[in-house]
Amino acid sequence: MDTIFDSIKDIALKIDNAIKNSDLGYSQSSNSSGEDQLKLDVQSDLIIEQTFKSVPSIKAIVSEEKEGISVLHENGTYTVCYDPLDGSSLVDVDLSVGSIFGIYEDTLDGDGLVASAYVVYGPRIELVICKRGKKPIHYRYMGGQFAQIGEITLNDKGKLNAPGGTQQNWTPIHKNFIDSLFKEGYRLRYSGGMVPDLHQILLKGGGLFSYPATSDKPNGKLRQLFEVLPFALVYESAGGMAIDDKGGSLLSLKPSFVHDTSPCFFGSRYEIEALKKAYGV
Ligand code: AFP
Repeated sequence: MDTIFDSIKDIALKIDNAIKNSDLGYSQSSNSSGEDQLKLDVQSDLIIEQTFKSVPSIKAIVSEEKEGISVLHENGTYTVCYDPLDGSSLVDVDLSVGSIFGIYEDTLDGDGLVASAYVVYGPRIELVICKRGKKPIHYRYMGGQFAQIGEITLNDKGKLNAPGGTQQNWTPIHKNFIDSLFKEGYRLRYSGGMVPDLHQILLKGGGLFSYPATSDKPNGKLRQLFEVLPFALVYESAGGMAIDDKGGSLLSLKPSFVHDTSPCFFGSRYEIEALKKAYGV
């Protein structure tokens, strides 16, 4: 497994270089969800695939940018599901973006998720690695290497509120709940990139990130295998909670197909318990 994390460090440097130096235009193609692909999305996807090809423990890969499962090494152990460049629509305005990796063994669901990692491309390159049963570890690239900063632990209650989705499409229950957090003094922190938004909540002690079911996206927007499950493992391992809108742990999710989505809520214990009460779940 450590070979996979070493290759993710390598990938992080290559994608960071591509973000800083490559063409920001659109490619001729769209991804499996019908979204137009930036050349950078395609390039990042290629960087990851090429790098993982030399890691024998990786049996297969599933990319947010592609349709199905690609087998790399028949005798490998893990399937890595990844979003090569999440939030790529923010690159042209120079906001932070990220890569997300879920490492699965046996089954592509919450039970099969054995580790996850994400990279933040911001003013610095940051990396968080989380092995199941252990605290997430935070690294920062400095002096030519990824230096370990420390373990991540969420406080029981935070101050930040990151509410995703278009407000006019929220349910009244969700809108009332988000308003109630602001009335309690929570501060709005939402860039539109889930990697930096969730990373900020983790490092600033806590709060809530939500992407609910909306009238236009009844099953939420964020994809289970590449976005929701990897971050659910990080939040739960940091002492927080990660649930869907029925109150169940996101780690119990069993995607029906590789690009399946789910409403999702990640946060400290206080905010998630308050959300459960508001939703009556
Ligand atoms: P893009 O990759 O299309 O920029 O989408 C980013 C994202 O998947 C996730 O990173 C954000 O949290 C979420 O979408 C933002 O969606 P809303 O703009 O609907 O809140």
